[in-house]
Amino acid sequence: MAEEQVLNTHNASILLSAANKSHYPQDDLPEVALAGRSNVGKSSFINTLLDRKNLARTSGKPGKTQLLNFYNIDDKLRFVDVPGYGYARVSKKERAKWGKMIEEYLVTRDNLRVVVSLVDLRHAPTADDIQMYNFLKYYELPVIIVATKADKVPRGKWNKHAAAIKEALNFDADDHFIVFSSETRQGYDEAWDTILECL
Ligand SMILES: Nc1nc2c(ncn2[C@@H]2O[C@H](COP(=O)(O)OP(=O)(O)O)[C@@H](O)[C@H]2O)c(=O)[nH]1
Ligand SMILES: [Mg+2]
Repeated sequence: MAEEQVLNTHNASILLSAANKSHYPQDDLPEVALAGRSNVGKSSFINTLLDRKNLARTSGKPGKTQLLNFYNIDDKLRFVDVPGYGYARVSKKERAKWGKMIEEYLVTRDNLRVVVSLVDLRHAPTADDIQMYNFLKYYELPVIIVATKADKVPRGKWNKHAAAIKEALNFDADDHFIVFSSETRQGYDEAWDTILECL
């Protein structure tokens, strides 16, 4: 579906925050989950795709968002912002709680159509990035890797950085890979086209 015709992406709002299954919305709308380590640019990605400055709060305080945040997009689909991983200052107990919450959502949620997994185009994936990707592959979830902060990498080096990330992830050619920037909106059309294709 062409998003301009079918989906009003400006008609978006936060629906609810959930800690577990009993709080999830009870309907059949398709959901797109967004995952990535803290500070990778997840909230900025959501704001960019929804043409909003501050719907998903971008913060200098990584690790603050501890719940699954469900965004309603034009009553047709939802983005689900999954709390960022790899934040050093959370306790072991918090980490375990976080893991359970995310696993419960990703493994059991029938509404889930695709996971957008964000990485930083500048750097090799972290151990957490690789673990997340392996987890998604293990559960056979369709994945879109969004390599963000592309504005910080010279355009001539994008391919080299993308290749290094794919290599480290053991990237599955059936998945999608998008070079993105919330600063320049590089990848905006491709991101929407790919997401809608996966619904
Ligand atoms: N240059 C640049 N900075 C970005 C980009 N995306 C996010 N940021 C910055 O990275 C920081 C973390 O972004 P945020 O969206 O809050 O990350 P989150 O923790 O994954 O939700 C903020 O200072 C953003 O302004 C991008 O595409 N380019
Ligand atoms: Mg965030």
